[in-house]
Amino acid sequence: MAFFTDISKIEYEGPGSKNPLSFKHYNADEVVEGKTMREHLRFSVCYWHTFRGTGADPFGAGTLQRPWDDGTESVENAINRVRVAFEFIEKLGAPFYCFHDRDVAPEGASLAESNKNLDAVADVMLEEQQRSGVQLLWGTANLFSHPRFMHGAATSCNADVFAYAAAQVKKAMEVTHRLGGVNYVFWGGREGYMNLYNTDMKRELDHLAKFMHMAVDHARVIGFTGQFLFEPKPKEPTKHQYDFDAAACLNFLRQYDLMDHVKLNIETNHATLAGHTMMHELIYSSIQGALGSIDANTGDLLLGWDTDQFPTDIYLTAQCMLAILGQGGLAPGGVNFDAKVRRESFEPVDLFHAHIGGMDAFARGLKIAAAIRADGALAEVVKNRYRSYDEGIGSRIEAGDVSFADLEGYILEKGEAQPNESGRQEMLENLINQYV
Ligand code: XLS
Ligand code: NI
Ligand code: NI
Repeated sequence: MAFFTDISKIEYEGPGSKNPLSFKHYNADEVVEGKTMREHLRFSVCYWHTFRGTGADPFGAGTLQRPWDDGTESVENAINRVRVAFEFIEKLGAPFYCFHDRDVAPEGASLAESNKNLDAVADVMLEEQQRSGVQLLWGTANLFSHPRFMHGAATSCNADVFAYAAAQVKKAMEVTHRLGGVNYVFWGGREGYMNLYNTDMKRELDHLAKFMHMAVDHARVIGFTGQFLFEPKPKEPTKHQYDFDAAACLNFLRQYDLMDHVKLNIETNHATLAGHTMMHELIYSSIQGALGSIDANTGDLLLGWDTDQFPTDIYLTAQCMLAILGQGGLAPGGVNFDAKVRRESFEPVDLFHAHIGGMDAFARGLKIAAAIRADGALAEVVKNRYRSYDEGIGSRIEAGDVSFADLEGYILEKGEAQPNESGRQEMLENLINQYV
């Protein structure tokens, strides 16, 4: 049975189209820098916001109309929702989706019952994947909604909660593996603290590392070869999340010898909450070989929380794609819309508008970034800016064959270090505007 009967498959109609239910820029088969847009962008629909979001906020109840949902926490309702979700993803033409265990199937009265519910729903997810060709980008476990996780999961002060979380992740990994998932994500949930007076930070971080090593070990046991991803977020729900930003995550992964197993899933709104731009977080991870995937959304800079809006800003998407093309792509990662429609956008069709806008914004970003790269002027300025390291004293510094004493001698003889290059910021901003 179809639910979106009045909406047909979303097609590329080009920039001139006036049809809001069409792509103006995302043309899946169009080749850019030697790959199709589908291959570059690897779009993914997220199950939690798009199929479990209600529009509730701290001041009011849900507003979103989801006529297919009977409002119960039954397995039957969950299965029905899977059918609707796949119809949506297929009509949209997104190649991937991702989920948390508790988004797709109801939590039972015991772990055994929760696992049974998840298996029953996963059977239908697999069937729908095979029918539609939609694939799983990543799975993850919800280790933050249930009251047992009030102090966190792997960083809880309660060892039984650690054990519960481990059991839950074990199952979520197995289901992800069964569904052919190509990544598995850890987002800290409540892995952080509200107050340092009651917190043993060293012990909590040690426990989180133990937890992630156990996940790596379990992947080996079950033959899961997908990429593990750690998702930075500075705050919310805790005052301070341990996965604060890319730098904190990478320091943690290095300290605990996890760099070979885990990359980062960078989310725009989390970057800005941490006081960074998305481009900063992407480049910072990328230069360390750790940029694995992105949660594509945007925040509202006038609001200080994670508003998870759909991305429509072309500068933002062009910057993302400059960083992504710069490292030769994201695969096996992708561009996951960890984003939700506003509670005022309460009709089902708004889900289409939101995703179409995000996909078109990224397609434009891709084309703009590719044009900037083809032009070469930006790269040339950067290369030229550092040319003093390409020869003479600079190349000796980079090669590591001079000491402080050598450099002192060099400058005593030379006299002054003259500025060699204008930053050209305004010229470069103008250059980017030529392509946007
Ligand atoms: C929440 C996170 C979450 C992760 C998956 O802020 O973005 O949605 O992506 O657990
Ligand atoms: Ni996210
Ligand atoms: Ni977010």
